[in-house]
Amino acid sequence: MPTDAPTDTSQRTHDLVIAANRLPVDRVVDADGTQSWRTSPGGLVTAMEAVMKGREGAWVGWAGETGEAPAPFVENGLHLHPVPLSQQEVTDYYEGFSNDTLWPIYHDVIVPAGFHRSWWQAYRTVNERFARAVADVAAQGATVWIHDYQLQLVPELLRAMRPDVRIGWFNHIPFPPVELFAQLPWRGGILEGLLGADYLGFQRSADAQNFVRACRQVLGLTTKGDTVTVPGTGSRRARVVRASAVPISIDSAGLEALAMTPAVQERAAAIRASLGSPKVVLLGVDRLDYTKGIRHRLKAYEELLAEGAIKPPDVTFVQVATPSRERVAAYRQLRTEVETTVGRINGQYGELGVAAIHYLHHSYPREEMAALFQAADVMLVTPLRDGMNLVAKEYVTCRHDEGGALVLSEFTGAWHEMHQAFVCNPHDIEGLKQTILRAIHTDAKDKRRIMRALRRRVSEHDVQLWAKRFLEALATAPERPSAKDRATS
Ligand code: ADQ
Repeated sequence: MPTDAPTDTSQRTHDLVIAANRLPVDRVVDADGTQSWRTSPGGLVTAMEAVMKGREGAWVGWAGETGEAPAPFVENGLHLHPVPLSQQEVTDYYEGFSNDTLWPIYHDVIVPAGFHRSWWQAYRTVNERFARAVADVAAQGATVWIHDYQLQLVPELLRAMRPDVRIGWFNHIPFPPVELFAQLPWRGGILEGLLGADYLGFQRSADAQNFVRACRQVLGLTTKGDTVTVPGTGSRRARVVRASAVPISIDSAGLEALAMTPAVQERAAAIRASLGSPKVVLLGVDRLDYTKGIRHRLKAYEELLAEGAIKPPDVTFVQVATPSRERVAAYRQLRTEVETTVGRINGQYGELGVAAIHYLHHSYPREEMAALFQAADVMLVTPLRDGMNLVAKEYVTCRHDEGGALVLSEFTGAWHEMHQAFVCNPHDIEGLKQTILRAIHTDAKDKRRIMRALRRRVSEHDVQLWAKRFLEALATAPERPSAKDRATS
């Protein structure tokens, strides 16, 4: 069988194929037992809907249930191709290698990474399955857009199967400095996997530079600016791979329209009233992840309470912590620590009917999130490391009244675009406390000026622009080294 032809010719093929660990749908079961799929809301789906309009693109990913995968289906105009994962693969490839090896290494080793050869083996096996699934649905010369750290081997595996397709990969999380990346026993294999792409997109130029440097230092390849030259082998020609920054964003027009609806505005007022109409509402919204700096935020808040710098019921703090990766030990431990701290703070500083912290361990619909953002005077975004952080962009987008203040960690990708925010280093608890107080007490007129600038930045750089820029960079990425590069490599 020729390697460049789809293996299942009965299947129709697509000019644009997205591959991500998860399909953008969840199975819902009604009260009467009827099952259907619901598109999961989110920026990626919105961005992809925009680029797929009129192109009938396909999306390859896991449907979220172990065992046999459902047959391909169409939902909301998207052609979805489920990839099966066994329970053991979810444990080893997803919870293990992706979230307990790569995630800590790519986030400054905030917790130690686990290294297990069986996890790496499962990661390879699953990446091969994804590559095969993409090869099967990609039309001749198709554009393939692969997402994130779970699928770093897919570019090269796919290139070997389908040299005719154009391959791009986008990293939603940071790419670590080579000193940390080099800890990975499989560092060479990962870089080689990524170098199968024509174009690699990162959140920040520092991430792209880290990748290029790793190629030079770990693989000894020739690099120049934002490009890496991959030498030819056997029948394969030498290629040039480009790596640069294309920061992700949100569907700002869609979210702003939602935030402006009377229902959301009424709900925002109702939230404030239910909190006892405090003068200042502080808000944190995060997946319950150790990268998000929730413990540091709580420590700063507790010290401000202890010092009497802020006092409930005038000031209150709402922390929304979405359940996340609860089968990974570091996440279970974080949850215990956060919940113990919240209990201690409320026990010490709360009164009957007056909580010092409102802690919500749930997922909410978009409308409720928009109302929460509008109800918050100060948004606390304090990650120790974060690829981008969409919450920061969502918050300013929901503040169409130009009210509110954003405290933003300098270790987020978002900070590189949102310099006007109240910047903080979450490791510096004293500094974080002062920044929170400044965000509370700065003159309303100055805060409005800051908010206006932040809002302009996000509305002019939305998720549709991100997708357009990524696809343009992929379409124009160099294929072969120039004569000059060949002479120097
Ligand atoms: P995440 O680490 O998940 O994403 P983030 O960018 O903040 O982080 O996105 C979280 C999303 O979940 C936001 O849209 C937020 O509104 C939503 N959310 C959070 N809590 C919620 C809740 N309780 N209910 C409902 N929705 C909730 C990864 C990277 C980031 C990068 C994104 C996109 O880690 O750095 O910004 O991908 O590339």
